[in-house]
Amino acid sequence: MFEKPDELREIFQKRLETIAALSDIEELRIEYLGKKGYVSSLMQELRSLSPEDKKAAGQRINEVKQFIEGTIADKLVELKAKEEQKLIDSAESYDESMPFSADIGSYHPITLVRREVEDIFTSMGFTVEDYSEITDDYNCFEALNIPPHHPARDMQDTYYLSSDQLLKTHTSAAQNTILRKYKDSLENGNPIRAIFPGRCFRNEKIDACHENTFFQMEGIMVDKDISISNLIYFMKTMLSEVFQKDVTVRLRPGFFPFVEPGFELDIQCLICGGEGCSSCKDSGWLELCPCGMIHPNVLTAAGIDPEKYTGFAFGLGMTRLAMMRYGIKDIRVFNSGDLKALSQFTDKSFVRPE
Ligand code: FA5
Repeated sequence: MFEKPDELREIFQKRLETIAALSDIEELRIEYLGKKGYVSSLMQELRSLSPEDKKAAGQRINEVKQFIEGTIADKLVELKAKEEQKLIDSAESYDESMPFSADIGSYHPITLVRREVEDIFTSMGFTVEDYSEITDDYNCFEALNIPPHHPARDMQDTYYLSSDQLLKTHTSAAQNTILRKYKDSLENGNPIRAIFPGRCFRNEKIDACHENTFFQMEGIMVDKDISISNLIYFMKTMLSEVFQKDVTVRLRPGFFPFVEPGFELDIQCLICGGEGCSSCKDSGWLELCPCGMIHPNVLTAAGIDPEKYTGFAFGLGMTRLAMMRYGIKDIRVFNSGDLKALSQFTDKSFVRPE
């Protein structure tokens, strides 16, 4: 009798006991259910069995597979609930007797657009990653092929802390960490597909389309044979889903030391329809999403072999996307705390500008 499915079930149950955080679940799923996971290697062993044993063994492997899938789904729900409870417990106490009104409060437009973009990318198999606002020179610049004294640093002056740390100037600062997180899983045949939204800080001259504190969303995909066509496909899908209509975009060469080749993806200004206005600095176009093929040095810095793998990266300007999505003419509205301006986007009577 082929005992291995039962053994796998036992090993899995023991391994499950070591899972304490939501962030460990994906690793567990890949380990057991991924292309090169335990379940698929058991399936391969079926080949060596006699035709009579094969059927029964195959059935038992499927049962174990279903058991693992179900258990992982349950664990996900359990850990989500635990983490939510932890958040509630750590929150300041509040007055439970306070009258509740559904009219009080609304989501910030950045939150709304972030959730929309996250939904689009998760439906295409991307994970959503978290990364801190404080980082260091290595992650923000050096790991991205921007050595000290490189002129590209002049564009991204930021706020430095006395601890030799700094406030991140772009979400690309998380690339090295995320690539390292998934590099072993990549070797096991699972492409890296991740987005990481975050707040960025720059010493910036503020105007209608520049803030010193703004949001970006980084995206990366790494696998064998990833090309610019994959990049263009994902960009087009994201924009058509967000705007639910055709928007005019243009792709032009752009220089970023961490991609080669690099592009600037601009969107035709939806405030003026391309005529030119203060929101687009009278150009009719808004720089929205620089992107490109990840530079081999960046892959190497994360321990990934650039001869074997290629990938794309993009850095979506989420605050600007929200401007276009909701027809907000001036970027300063987002950080203004002006409830009259900010609360209208969850108002049911709000109509998206044509
Ligand atoms: C970057 O930050 C690169 N890290 C993007 C990138 C990622 C390139 C991956 C290639 C591959 P840039 O400085 O152009 O590039 O900023 C990206 C986007 O963020 C801009 O197109 C814009 O939409 C937004 N952005 C940049 N600076 C500001 C600002 N001061 N205020 C508001 N939005 C900004």
